[in-house]
Amino acid sequence: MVVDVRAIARAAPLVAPVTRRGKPLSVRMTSAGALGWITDQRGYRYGPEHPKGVPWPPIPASILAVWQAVVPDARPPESCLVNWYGPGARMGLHQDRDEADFAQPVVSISLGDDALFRIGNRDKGGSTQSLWLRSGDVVVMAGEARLRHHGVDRIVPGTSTLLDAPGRINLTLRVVT
Ligand SMILES: O=C(O)CCC(=O)C(=O)O
Ligand SMILES: [Mn+2]
Repeated sequence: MVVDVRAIARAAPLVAPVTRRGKPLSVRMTSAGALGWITDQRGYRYGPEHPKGVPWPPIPASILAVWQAVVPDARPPESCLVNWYGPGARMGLHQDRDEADFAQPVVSISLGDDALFRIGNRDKGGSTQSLWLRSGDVVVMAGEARLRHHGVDRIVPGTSTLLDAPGRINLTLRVVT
């Protein structure tokens, strides 16, 4: 799967995203599939092309197989977001809510270093729970959990030997339309 992710990043290089206000995010991103996730000063959205103007590469079979195994009744995923977390990277609490059909699950795969994942509630605020995501772990956000706030507080560099440098790859698969 890592070999396949490297091929995605060759066809559609990792982008250092910035928020609408021009603030850089610590995670670097690219995508595979019909629709990729774009974060730039025009906002957040799904789009059919990498910022350099090429279509996103197809989602590799090795990644589709995980979706098939864990959510066999769902529609096929249209988007595979590749998040690259270097040693200091994190992702703030957010909901995944830019998809049209919340009855479809979100599946995320962790590769490389351990990450401290936090999950809260559908509404903002309230208590949260933290759990470690380790290389090979798969999270399914479906049903009641589909719209819960979640994020990554930190990774622990050097906890996995899977990748040749410290860091973490997260693959997030979604049905968009
Ligand atoms: O890195 C993770 O485990 C979560 C990623 C995530 O929530 C997202 O890309 O929307
Ligand atoms: Mn998310």
